Amino acid sequence: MKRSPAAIITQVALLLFTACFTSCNYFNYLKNIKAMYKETESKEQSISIGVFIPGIMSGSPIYEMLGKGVLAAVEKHNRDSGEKRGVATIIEGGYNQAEWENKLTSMTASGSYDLIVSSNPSLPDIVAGISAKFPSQYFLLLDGEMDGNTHVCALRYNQREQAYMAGYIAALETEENGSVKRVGLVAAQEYPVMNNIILPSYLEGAQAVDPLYTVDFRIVGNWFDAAKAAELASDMIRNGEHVILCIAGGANEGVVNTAYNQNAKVVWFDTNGYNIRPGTVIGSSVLYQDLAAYHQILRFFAGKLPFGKTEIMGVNDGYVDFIVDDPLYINAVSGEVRNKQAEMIARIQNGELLLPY
Ligand code: RBF
Repeated sequence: MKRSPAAIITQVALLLFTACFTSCNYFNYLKNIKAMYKETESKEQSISIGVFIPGIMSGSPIYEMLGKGVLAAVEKHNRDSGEKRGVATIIEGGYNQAEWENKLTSMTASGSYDLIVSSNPSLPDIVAGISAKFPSQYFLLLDGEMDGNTHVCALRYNQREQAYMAGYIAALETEENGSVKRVGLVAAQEYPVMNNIILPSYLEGAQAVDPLYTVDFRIVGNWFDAAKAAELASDMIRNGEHVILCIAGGANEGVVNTAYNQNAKVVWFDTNGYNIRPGTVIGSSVLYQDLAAYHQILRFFAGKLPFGKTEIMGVNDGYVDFIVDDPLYINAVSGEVRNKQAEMIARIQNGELLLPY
């Protein structure tokens, strides 16, 4: 049967369309294969670092420093080294501590990371279980202690020094402007390092000014409730306390605002906090976790991270400090208080005042 010209045109168009569709698919298929190959190739050519934040980064100085230090080390490695590129991925575990183990297990099970980095005194217990199930995974734990596992390297700060320096300035300031021999501490929660090191060393520092000092220790119940922290601070100030140390992550804001409104003072922990509320924050007792993360990650890239043990870093290692050269500190605190604080710090630095962890 003879076909009409219209039928022939339709058939040719159909043929062309099918050919085009098939070849497009074929090109897409080739493109996908190429992308997959590239991905595998780049995974093999990179060193992948997973950062697990046990909480939320924002508002928690210790976690912000962790992220900053790891990213800076990866950048430095990628700038200076012709070898495998570093890649860092940050994953937040959230405030529900009951979920951390599962989240960290999934991260490990993915097999995506050459090294998993985290920071928190509760992580060693969690990592002990995960490491038993995934023995080839390497971990770096900051702000934690763990010895004897060939795949875990830990670093802990001398928080006896850090809290002692906080207690000393709190009592000096109270002596000058307060009315009772008591200093405050608002903590997010109780945990062994808080109860056995930070709280007693804060008291020890205050009592070095006058043995009559006591600490009013209050608990928020989580790391984010600024309204609850504000209530606690308000009550403490009503009781006559003039200086409060806050270690409560995002909830710290409530303590600082209340102190500002009620003419009390705050000592900040972990980072330089003077500019958070100039004149209200009168001390910053810090640890340099950004520096620790930076150096440890560079050591990992160099194959020199000391797995199997915990290193303890304090004032004389350059990882714990009290910030005295910030103009906001100089404006906020009298010359006499600053001199006494500086003398105490000098005694730690020259070894006269020993505060072993
Ligand atoms: N510190 C923070 O700044 N933010 C947090 O969310 C946070 N969560 C913690 C959860 C647990 C279970 C523990 C034991 C500590 C936590 N810390 C947190 C405290 C941190 O490890 C450190 O002790 C303080 O920052 C004082 O240096």
